[in-house]
Amino acid sequence: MALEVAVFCIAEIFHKHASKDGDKDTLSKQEVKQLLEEEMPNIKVLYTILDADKDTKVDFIEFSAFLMKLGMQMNKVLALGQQSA
Ligand SMILES: [Ca+2]
Repeated sequence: MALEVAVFCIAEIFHKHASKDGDKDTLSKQEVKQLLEEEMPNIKVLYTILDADKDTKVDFIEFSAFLMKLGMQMNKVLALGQQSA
């Protein structure tokens, strides 16, 4: 998958879930729960980590920041795996 396609998929997934209630620009707590269950079933995430400004909504900037942090953690895991190989 090209990186540009992956980035587009991230935005598409965010908006698919954010559009489930009245506010299509943010994820409610319930929308976050559904997104994580459907799209990241193997990763346990606390809602408070996603809602960085604690306004009870997760906007695309907060979601993107979370994915960046997750990517950094996954990169560390990959690096450790390569060291031990
Ligand atoms: Ca927020």
